[in-house]
Amino acid sequence: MIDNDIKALKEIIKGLQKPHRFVHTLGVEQEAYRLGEIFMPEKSGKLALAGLLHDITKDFSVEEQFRLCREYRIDVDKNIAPKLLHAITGCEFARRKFGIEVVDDEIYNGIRYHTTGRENMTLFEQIIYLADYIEANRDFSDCVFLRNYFNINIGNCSSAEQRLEILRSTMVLSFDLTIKNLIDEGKSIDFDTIKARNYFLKL
Ligand code: DGI
Ligand code: FE
Ligand code: FE
Repeated sequence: MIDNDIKALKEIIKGLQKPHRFVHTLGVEQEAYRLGEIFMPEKSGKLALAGLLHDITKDFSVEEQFRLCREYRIDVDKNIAPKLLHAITGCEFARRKFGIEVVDDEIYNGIRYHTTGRENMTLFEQIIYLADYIEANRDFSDCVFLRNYFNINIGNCSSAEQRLEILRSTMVLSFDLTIKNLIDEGKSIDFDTIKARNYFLKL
């Protein structure tokens, strides 16, 4: 995408989000680019774009999210945790708004699995998921802990293999933190979240 198109896209996203969310969105754009430079530099720009799009429907009401699911003919359990809906609607909303040339399958799935993760996540999906967790504006203690864990350890790596191992252990840790919090808050854990943790444990 050319710079002017990115600028226009940013304005559209800004119009759909609350100010604090848009700040987070720009943080994920930057962090996805940074992680891209470490793991897949040929895709840094595309990762930044996926970062911009990842929470596109996050500030829509729960009613609107369910309405979009019906419009898109996506089957969702009526008891689904509301926080999971924006990943399900966001990928489809983004594709319909910007076209399949912009929101190809890689970006689509990056948005779709940015909240729960999933088994067999691609490197692209992992980067969007992690960028969302550790972007610089997040100040929740678990996010700060995970950011420091990743940044300190990645800085001590001297090979691509070591960097991938740090990414793997960071992913496990992220799911551990998320699952512990969900249990503490008495919330349900999505199967994709559990499968993702098990996948990275064994990887
Ligand atoms: O949209 P963001 O706030 O930037 O971040 P996100 O899309 O990762 O959403 C984080 C929220 O989603 C956080 O409150 C925990 C919740 N979440 C993540 N995985 C699960 C989950 N909630 C439930 N109930 N089950 C999950 O497996
Ligand atoms: Fe999100
Ligand atoms: Fe986010």
